[in-house]
Amino acid sequence: MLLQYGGFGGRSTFSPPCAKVQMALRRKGLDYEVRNARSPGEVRRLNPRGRVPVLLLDGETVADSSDILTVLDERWPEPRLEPPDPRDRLLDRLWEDWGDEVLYFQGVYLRWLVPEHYENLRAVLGRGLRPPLRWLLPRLGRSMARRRLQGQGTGEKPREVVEREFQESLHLLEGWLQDRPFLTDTEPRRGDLAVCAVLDQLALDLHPGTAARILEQAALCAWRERVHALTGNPALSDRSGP
Ligand SMILES: N[C@@H](CCC(=O)N[C@@H](CS)C(=O)NCC(=O)O)C(=O)O
Repeated sequence: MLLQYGGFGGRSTFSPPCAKVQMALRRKGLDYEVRNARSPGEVRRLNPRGRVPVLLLDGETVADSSDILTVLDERWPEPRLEPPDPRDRLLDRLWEDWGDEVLYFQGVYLRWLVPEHYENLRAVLGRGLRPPLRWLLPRLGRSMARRRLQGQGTGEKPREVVEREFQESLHLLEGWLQDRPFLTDTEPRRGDLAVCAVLDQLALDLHPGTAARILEQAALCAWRERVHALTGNPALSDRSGP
């Protein structure tokens, strides 16, 4: 069972690390059940760090998307999420960390701290909820995001700087993917899932300007399609999947 934040607006999840784990489970052809956490307290009961995703596997609790991918590779070695070549393994881990720790925070900023994007998100998150939850839930999400961004550092930067850095991230990826099928190898690895899961969320029309900048990058779009063909795209719906 996968505990995540999700189930809003017909999407499986709005959380890149949760989507990354779903992509890994689908890549391995594993059946899984998703439980959408209803409160931070529910998450904390399973993971004292208070973060999702959390995977429950035969009574064992594994938190953190990277640790979950490691456990999946140990339990179900094929297809491997980690490349066999040691140099590729290092590069793949660098991509994964960049996706999880750099691109992810650019995305959190663009989604929650850019007012017009937050308004769109607020409407989706509040849909179907009654007051005061309709009002409280998006605010809680934004204050959690703000706290995280400030602790991590991206939250200290002005909007223009984060937008420029995100654009640079896209250009770097577009250049890198010109002559490669995947980020490090001939099949999607951990880094592909981490980076793709962030971009999938940002390509949603909740943030039209950010989505347009992603969709302008031809090599990047072709790569996302190659990844999705093997993992599905949990940002689009509960149903997507290979
Ligand atoms: N590095 C962690 C990040 C997990 C994470 O930050 N999850 C967010 C949802 S996208 C969360 O649970 N946030 C709750 C909070 O910050 O209190 C991973 O890859 O699993």
